[in-house]
Amino acid sequence: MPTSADLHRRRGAAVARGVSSMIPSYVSTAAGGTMTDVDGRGWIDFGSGIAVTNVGNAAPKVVEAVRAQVERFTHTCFMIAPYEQYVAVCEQLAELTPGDFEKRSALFNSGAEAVENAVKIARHATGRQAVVVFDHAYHGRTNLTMALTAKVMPYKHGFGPFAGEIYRVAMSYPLRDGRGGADAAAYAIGQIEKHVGATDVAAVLIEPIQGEGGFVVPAAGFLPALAAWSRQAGAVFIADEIQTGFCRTGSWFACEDEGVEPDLITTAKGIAGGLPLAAVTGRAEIMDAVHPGGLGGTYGGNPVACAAALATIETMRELDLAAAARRIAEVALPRLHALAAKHPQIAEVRGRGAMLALELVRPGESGPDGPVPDPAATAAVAKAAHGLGLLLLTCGTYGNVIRLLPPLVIADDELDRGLSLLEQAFEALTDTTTPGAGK
Ligand code: PLZ
Repeated sequence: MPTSADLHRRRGAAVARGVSSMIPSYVSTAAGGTMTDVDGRGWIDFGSGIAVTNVGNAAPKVVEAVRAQVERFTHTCFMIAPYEQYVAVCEQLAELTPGDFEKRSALFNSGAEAVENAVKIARHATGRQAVVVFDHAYHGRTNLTMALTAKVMPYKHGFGPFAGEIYRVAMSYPLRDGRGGADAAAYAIGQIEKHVGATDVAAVLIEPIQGEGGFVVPAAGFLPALAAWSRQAGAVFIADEIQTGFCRTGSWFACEDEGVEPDLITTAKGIAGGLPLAAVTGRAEIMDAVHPGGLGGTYGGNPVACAAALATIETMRELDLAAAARRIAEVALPRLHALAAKHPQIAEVRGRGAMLALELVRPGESGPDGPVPDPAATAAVAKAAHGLGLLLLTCGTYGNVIRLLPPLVIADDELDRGLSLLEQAFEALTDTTTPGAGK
């Protein structure tokens, strides 16, 4: 078998530089909460392939369902010859997503595609064009979703021009705006009313807890206030639950924690245990505003991906993975708080369920956005963790957030070992003495 070094050399001559990888190790196998690389090195997985393998890698039921489906048929195109699995996934989505009302779903391949379609549907249903998004938002890498995404580097730099009629307003970010949820919502709504106009808004699109933007948890009351404003203004309230969904935050969907019932909800990632599948689910009258043939795509709701989704959902129900996510928080949070007490660079420990984060700053320093971010320290901790065999991801507009996204099926001893490695990785901070390095 080729080594990681061999593969890395081959990659350099064949794979586009724009597609980069966090670690230079190549995967051989992966399971519940672990991964093994081709060099035989073991890893603890605190990333789940960016919140995808919530049921673990190669989860037994998913493997079995995929194998059975592949043997029956691999593709017919739902727009040509439909099949039960697609319908069954839409039924599950109607049941699992918040809101006790008539719903419809449409299936796609990636999160970005789901977000694009949610915007298409909202515009069609309202006859309006403006889409409101938030500071630090991440919604994808296609042209429309780049426009919806806040962070320029690496996602948008040099890729314009971007789609129009996108308006960005302030996100509730308690560490940095110091506002309660109601105040932060009033501020954002004021921006919308002044700069967009309530009657022109087709959709308000928000991640209930921001993902790539830094695991930003809005202050309580922010989401419900925006949802209420949207309803009043006749705008479609869209929750992007692509990263937060499917038990990640300790509920099936993060909106539930604040009793918010979005008009539309986008899902992907955790939905199918690692196979590419995404969905837009929402109020029947909004979804069905679109004419027949107006939505679709060759592979959307591919039967193998749908079979994987049905097995994934069954696994989540059987193992009660929402409860597992809450248990992960119970184990991890005390240790993360202890770590924060030891390292003044950790300005905040936040998150919900198995979506947890540490935000790193330069102790005692304050800038225009509040505490001064420390991306250099963040990168140093992540690098040290990788050296120790812990797959640890970072995020944030300022690149200064360490995020924990373990598979929800992670074994107690793996979680414990992962947290110990994280604690050890923080020892690297004592070695970062160059202020501002890496900026
Ligand atoms: N909406 C909330 O988190 C994907 C992307 C990583 P796709 N996040 C990880 C990267 O660098 O590309 C995401 C998300 C939210 C939309 C998306 C987009 O989902 O399946 O990557 O298209």
